[in-house]
Amino acid sequence: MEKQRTFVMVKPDGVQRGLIGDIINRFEKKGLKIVAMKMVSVNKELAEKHYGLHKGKPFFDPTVKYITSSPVVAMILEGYNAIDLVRTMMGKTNPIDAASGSIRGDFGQFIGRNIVHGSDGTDTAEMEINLWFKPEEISNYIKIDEKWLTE
Ligand code: IDP
Ligand code: MG
Repeated sequence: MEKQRTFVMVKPDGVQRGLIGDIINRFEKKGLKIVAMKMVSVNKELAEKHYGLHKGKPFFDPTVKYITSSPVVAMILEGYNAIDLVRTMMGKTNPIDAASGSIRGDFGQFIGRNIVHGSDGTDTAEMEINLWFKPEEISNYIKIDEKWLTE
């Protein structure tokens, strides 16, 4: 398996509830490398592009409103199977179904306030990384633990 990059965001409820550090800490401990990170006050245009695949669904407008209601922390994480690793660490979309030990399972109560976002596949990861970050905002560097994370 090649290394992957995935787009991850601490949503407004995660920021407001003081969970930025806890969430980033989990990803760091997992061995995922942070290659880009910034706080963003999301405008409607960016929100609608980000959730474009959900346009027409009943939760589209409320989700755009949610994500633009307060700043988010956006990041790109890198690692082996990073996309699926992050999805597993986040837990199912609805915190009711999210396993205990996952971010949504441990910190969330309600599907419309589910704390984190992570890309769900290679195509969406590429789209979201390009949507949220300019190439010069991404740091390509070697981290000292990398050789200990793989055979
Ligand atoms: P995901 O974030 O786990 O990939 P998606 O199905 O892609 O889940 O939905 C995107 C986001 O839209 C969810 O994380 C959540 O914030 C919101 N959302 C999805 N379904 C519902 C719903 O039924 N009610 C309210 N919000 C929803
Ligand atoms: Mg999704």
